[in-house]
Amino acid sequence: SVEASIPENQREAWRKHSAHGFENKDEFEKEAVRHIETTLARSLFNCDELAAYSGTALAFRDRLVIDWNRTQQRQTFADQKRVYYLSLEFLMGRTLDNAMLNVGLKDAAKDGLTDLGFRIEDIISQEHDAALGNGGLGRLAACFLDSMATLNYPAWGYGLRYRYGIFKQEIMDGYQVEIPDYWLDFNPWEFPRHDITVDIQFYGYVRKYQDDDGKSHAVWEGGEIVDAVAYDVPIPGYKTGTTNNLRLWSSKASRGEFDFQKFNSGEYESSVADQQRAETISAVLYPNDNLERGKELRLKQQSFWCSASIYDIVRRFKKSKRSWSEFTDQVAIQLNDTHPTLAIVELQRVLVDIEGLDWEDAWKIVTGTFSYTNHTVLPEALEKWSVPLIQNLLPRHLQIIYEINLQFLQMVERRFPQDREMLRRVSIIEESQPKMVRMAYLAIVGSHKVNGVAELHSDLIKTTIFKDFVTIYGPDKFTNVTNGVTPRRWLNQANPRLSEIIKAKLGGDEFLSDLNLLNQLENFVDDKAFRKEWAEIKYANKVRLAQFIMAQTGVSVNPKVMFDIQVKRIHEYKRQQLNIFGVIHRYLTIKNMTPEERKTYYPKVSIFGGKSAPGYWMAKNIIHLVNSVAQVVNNDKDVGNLLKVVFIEDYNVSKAEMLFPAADISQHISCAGMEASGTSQIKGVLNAGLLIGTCDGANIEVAREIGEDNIFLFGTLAEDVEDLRHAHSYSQHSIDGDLLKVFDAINSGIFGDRNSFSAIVSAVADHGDYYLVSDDFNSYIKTQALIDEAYKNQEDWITKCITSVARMGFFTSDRCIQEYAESIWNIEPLPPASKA
Ligand code: T68
Repeated sequence: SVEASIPENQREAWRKHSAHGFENKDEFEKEAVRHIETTLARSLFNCDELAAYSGTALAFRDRLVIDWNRTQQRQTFADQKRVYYLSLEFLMGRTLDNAMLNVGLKDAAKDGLTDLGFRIEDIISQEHDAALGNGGLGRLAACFLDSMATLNYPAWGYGLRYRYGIFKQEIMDGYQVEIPDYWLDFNPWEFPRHDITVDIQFYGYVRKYQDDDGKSHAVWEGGEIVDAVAYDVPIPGYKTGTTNNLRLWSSKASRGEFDFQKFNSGEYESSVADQQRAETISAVLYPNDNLERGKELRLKQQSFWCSASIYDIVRRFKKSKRSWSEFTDQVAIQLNDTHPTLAIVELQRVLVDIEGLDWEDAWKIVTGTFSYTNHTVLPEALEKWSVPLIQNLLPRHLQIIYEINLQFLQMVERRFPQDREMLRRVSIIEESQPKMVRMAYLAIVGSHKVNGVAELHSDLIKTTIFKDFVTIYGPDKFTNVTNGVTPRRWLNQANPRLSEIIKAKLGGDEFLSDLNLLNQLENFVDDKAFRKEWAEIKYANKVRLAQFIMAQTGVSVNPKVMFDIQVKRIHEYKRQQLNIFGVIHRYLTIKNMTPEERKTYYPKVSIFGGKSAPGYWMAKNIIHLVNSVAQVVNNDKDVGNLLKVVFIEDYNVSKAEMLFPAADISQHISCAGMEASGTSQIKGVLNAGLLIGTCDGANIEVAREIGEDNIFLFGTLAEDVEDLRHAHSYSQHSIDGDLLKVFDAINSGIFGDRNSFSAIVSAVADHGDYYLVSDDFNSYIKTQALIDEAYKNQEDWITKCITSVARMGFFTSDRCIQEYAESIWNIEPLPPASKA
């Protein structure tokens, strides 16, 4: 064994001094103080909250590292199949609280911090969010990492270490302003691995030659080299020693390439410029969600990260000295959307050009290794790269893409000999000017499984954008894995008090690892004391949010009235415009009432939050409208406390953890068929809020699980969307009278800036209303009225909330990971060795 190769006396010395990390409150204090005094060079007399956070984080980091080393060693020795989750985004949020929970020492830290003079909540909130993602796609990747570790799967994440995450949003005069998010000043959760550096090649040319046996070869030569440096982040599982690895690549000028000649001869500036150009690759996250703009730097990011990750995976495989035919028994690679599709091409290149495998043998390995998750049907989000761009940056990859396409089209032609139209439609190369590579098609052809992220979405991709591929490959290649979220963060961490009373009722916290156990809560729906506490917790969470709103915006909101929230990226398909039209309608209704009537009307706080892509003018305009309506409504004496409108600045993961526990109702009102899944509706219900939603994405499955009586569904069905759009385009489509009044109010200028706001109106009234706002407005308003009425009956409302939470077990990301592991990756868990 490996152990036996080390002399006994050395082993003994290492064992004797091996690090353990703290196990209780006293040891925590000792470790935290040691880090504050030595690692941070602070003392009792100058330890502010940030220093206390840093010391606490470093103490927990030591604990994680011990489990992490042990897990990595065990996984290396066991050498069983691993999954690699490739995602250009990991929206992790804060780490300390999660580390405390997963390691099981949060109480020790809480008491220890009290001894040292701090409140644990204040310390936790010092941490800067790690925001290496845009929205749902990036957060899903983060939930999946948590679940993979918790379920003891040997799994690594691979991503990019952006120096700037998603921008910080400030609202100035009602407009979104973007501030760079430099987040690396103090990041105790990453470990630079300067010894793990991969040379990444760009540009250059392909040289072809024949060897002595007449076999032809291709070599990619010339161009430039950039270094990829690994930064590792430990990912602890809940109540298990398993601590997996997230490897993020950072770009750096290559040691070989950085021009010392220039530097020495005094051309500092141009030599430093070369260096900066290399570092630009991993400098910044592209801030678009559901949009691809085809920029060269983005392609560079993708190919840099794919090449480094494939190199790393192949190197690890080769260490085991197995034959290539065993590759798919050892390696599964999941593509989070098409962003990592070049990894398919890169693995084929490595196997054929470098390892010398035959094309067919290599291709069998490649398709057996990869699987692809689709997250959207929006045409503007489906990635396409121009052929000239790829030709220039990755000349050998382009040849391989053409060869993959040729083989694929020949196969299709054999199977469907008469169908030239089919060949044109499914070709990986779109014959446009310039030609484009359709990345989703490449991902399908190079994978053995393709999945959507909710039932409706998985059905839709099979009947629309990927229909031909179902004909070609048969239906079994296409599957569904409905999204979920980790209950550790989205129940325990976000809502500790709710988690606490559930634990008390269920007699333990096993529900955090087996979320179906929540169903036992149904036994307590009539338990008076339990219901009372339940209501008190929601109220306390609303008080906390009200204080935050006061501090951030100066608006006073009453925590006794209904909190209605819509927080997510701002996008026309998500229809924040429908929400704000509804708010304006409510405002006009109140204005038209007599003071007597107002006394019996339903008070409400309407809360918005979310970022717009910096170049998305319409979305920014919607943010401006929300803020302008807020200005008017919140200062109107006629309205008083009946209606308040709030826009929460800089929505991110840690704000979400505060917002969902405070929501009475949350809105998930996308145009049917356009939200692949959505995940925030899950966070809303799990935190004891009800939903208003369309029949879209995972809303449909939430309704099925919790019961139609417990959700407010409205609006057009996906199957009717096309017809309605068509109708808009030829007939003057009639717009609901209430909506026209809203438009009149906006166009009258009472909210200011009538010129730009009129574009929001025009999109509906004059430009085809692509998102069917006018079709759904009436049922939306009626459903809001039902909600107002339902909220008056607090007893029924609480029953609905408890029942809904009890039935949310299906939506844990643990279930997702189990499905991926069993039906797509074919991997087994590797639990930690029991401590002897
Ligand atoms: C989201 N997609 C889906 N994309 O919109 C959402 N896109 O319905 C789903 O629940 C979620 O994925 C998880 O499956 C995104 O978040 C992006 O952020 C994105 C980023 C870059 C390019 C394209």
